[in-house]
Amino acid sequence: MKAYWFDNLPGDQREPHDSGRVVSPDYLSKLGILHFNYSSEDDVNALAASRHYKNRDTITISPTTMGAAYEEKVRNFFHEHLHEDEEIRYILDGGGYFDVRSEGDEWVRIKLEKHDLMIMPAGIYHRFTTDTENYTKAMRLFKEDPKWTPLNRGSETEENQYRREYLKLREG
Ligand code: KMT
Ligand code: NI
Repeated sequence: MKAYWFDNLPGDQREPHDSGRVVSPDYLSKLGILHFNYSSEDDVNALAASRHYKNRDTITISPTTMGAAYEEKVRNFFHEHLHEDEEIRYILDGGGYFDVRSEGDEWVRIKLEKHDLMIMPAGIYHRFTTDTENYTKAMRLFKEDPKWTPLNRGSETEENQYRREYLKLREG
């Protein structure tokens, strides 16, 4: 895992876009993001159980598994959105980037590699992209079933209850 400020320069979203300015784990935890590196799935299972996760799936994002739908999938994951529950992402193979919004609404880019695990709080705005290897195999873990849908950022998400609660937590 490596976190840095996104450079906001034009170009393929899958390029690193590294401004050279590092973001500390302390700042990530201020945003409500936690990170672990687990080489054993037993550790993932223990963490999930301790936080009362009930659901999970495994997704392989690559042209090999998705064929012609790949490029569109990659574009869709990169639309800024939030989820109404806390969610875990665990990288089983390959890698990718999660961009999360900072307090000043800037993008922080989080580079995840094999065995990186990230906990994202409910209500945080984020987006995802594969990197130039075009291969991410990830486990997605959910606390509940009904809230998996990404909610794209807009006037409605600004009023969303989980968004408001997230902002309160981040300020407090
Ligand atoms: C998300 O929440 O944006 C995703 O799950 C992206 C795909 S998982 C690597
Ligand atoms: Ni998401």
